[in-house]
Amino acid sequence: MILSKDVECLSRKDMDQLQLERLKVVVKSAYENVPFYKKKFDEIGLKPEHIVTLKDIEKIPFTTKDDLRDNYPYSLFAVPMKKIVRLHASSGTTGKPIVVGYTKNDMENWSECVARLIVAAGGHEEDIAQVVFGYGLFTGGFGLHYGLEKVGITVVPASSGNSERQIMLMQDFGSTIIVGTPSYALYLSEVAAEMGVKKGMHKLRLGLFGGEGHTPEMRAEIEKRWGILATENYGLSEIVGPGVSGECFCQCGMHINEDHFYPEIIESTSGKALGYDEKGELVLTTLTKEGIPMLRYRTKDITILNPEQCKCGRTNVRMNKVLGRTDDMLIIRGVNVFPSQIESVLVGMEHIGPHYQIIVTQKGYMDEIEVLVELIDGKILEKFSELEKVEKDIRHKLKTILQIDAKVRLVEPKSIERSMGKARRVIDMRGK
Ligand code: DLL
Repeated sequence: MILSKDVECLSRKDMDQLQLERLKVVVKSAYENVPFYKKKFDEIGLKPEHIVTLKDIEKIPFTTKDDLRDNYPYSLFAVPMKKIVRLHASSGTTGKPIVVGYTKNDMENWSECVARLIVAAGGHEEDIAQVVFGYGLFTGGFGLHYGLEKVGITVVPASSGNSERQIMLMQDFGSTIIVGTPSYALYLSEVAAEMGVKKGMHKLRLGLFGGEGHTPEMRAEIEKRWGILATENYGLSEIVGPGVSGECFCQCGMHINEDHFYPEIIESTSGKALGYDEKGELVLTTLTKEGIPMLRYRTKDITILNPEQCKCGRTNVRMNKVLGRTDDMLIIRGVNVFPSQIESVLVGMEHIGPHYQIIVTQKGYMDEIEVLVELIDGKILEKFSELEKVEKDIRHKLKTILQIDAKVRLVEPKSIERSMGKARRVIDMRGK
């Protein structure tokens, strides 16, 4: 089913037209109501009326996370505070969070965007969805919650944590959909196994996962463990939270809600615009947001845009799985390494579980990388020859994919920290 066929299946020409009309409005509003944008435009002599075609968007300077931090908490808001009905925030690694505000219309559009991706994945009125994202300033819990309600799905706002209770609720309430991060879904599958809850003993059939990346291998593992179809969705607080894009049941890329968010791909270092099918940093412009319009926001997420019509009938541009972030790309002895590449090697290998951690250190001027990998059966730790064989095998596979030598350390089952939100895969000790 398609929730809003009129926009999700629009011809390219009509979508371009709609985007252009909306772009002009949002640029004008940002220029007139947000001193930050006015200053940036004035510095380069740009006026809202210079935006005549969609391509003209490239004249607008980028906005970055630092701009949000510098304008903490409310200086980027384009409407008076009395029009704001909701605040969310995203915690950065250091210092103050970034704050975003939504008007009533923004809330309506947000729910619509999330509802679309839920329907695209196969969710419907008869479902019962257990939301295991955290509720609070993080956009995951509330974002999905409102979208689910809009579809008419029964929502179980379990929030994250209390994992044994999650499994009990899932069985007693008959949850058919699980909504959370893929790493928490994986952890919950272990908890379920420990409690003796097997596939036929719950009703889950669908997963809506997002907030962090996971490789196709990890997806297959989660699908196998739960016996569900696992779909993925993407978003970020600065733009709206979840609801920027989501996969349909075909699982072949995330459909961008293009009537609300205008996507571009740029070369991260030069800022140069790239075309469809070229890998680069995703840049997003909000086309309808009133509370805090974002013009050309640099997401730091690396992906590829695909304009082909999907098998499901939707015509909107899809984005591939996020390959990594420009800031989580590790440069190890000059070679670019993404944690997702390591994950794709490890998950599904014999004897080892899907939990891992990457530790980066520095010896002199040399970067070293060590991958901690959990064994499924701790008994191997006692058999040196077998241990050595598994280790060698992983090392060899990593070398083939990464082109560098990584150390591998096999560790006891369940010794790597489990995540109930976004997993922390990389521990970078360089310079510490
Ligand atoms: O994670 C919003 C969200 C919540 C999206 C729930 C989907 C589901 P932030 O906490 O601001 O917002 O983090 C945004 O998370 O820039 C990506 O790097 C990463 N991210 C989110 N979804 C995906 C995904 C929410 N499907 C940052 N694949 C983004 C890879 C993702 N990375």
